[in-house]
Amino acid sequence: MAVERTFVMIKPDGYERGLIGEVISRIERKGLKIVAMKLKKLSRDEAERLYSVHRGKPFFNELVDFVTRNPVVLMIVEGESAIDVVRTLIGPTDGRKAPPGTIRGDFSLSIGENIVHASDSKDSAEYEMSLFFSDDEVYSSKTR
Ligand code: 3AN
Repeated sequence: MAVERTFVMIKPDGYERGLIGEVISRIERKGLKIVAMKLKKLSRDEAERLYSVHRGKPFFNELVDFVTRNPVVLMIVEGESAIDVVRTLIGPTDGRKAPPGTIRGDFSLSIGENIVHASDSKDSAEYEMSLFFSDDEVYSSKTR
């Protein structure tokens, strides 16, 4: 067990539906700490880089259109096993199948518009955090 950092993004549907507070509240109630946060409307270039592993898939353009249509909330979340713990909090990709009690299970009926993104591995967390945050924008636990 180790303290980890993971990247979390509340997607435009979460912004549009007024669910920012709900998502942040669930992350904080779990005991995780938000150590960096921004509200930002992504450019197509930023969205394409974030989802570069999906480039070429049939839903790629639709996904980029969706995540650039309104602002998103970008966060770095820190805590014990944060990568897996946040993935469990958000639930599986398809909101119709995600169990009640998870963010997607409680708020989404869609595979595309599913409220929140979170890194699925240590490597993707490093990559995704570096896309949107410089070191001096992350609260350091040394000063806590
Ligand atoms: P997750 O977000 O659960 O890690 P991924 O990485 O498989 O899921 O997919 C990234 C995003 O791409 C999803 N959150 C969803 O918005 C979109 N997506 C994935 N599969 C589909 C699909 N079959 N049709 C439309 N959008 C999809």
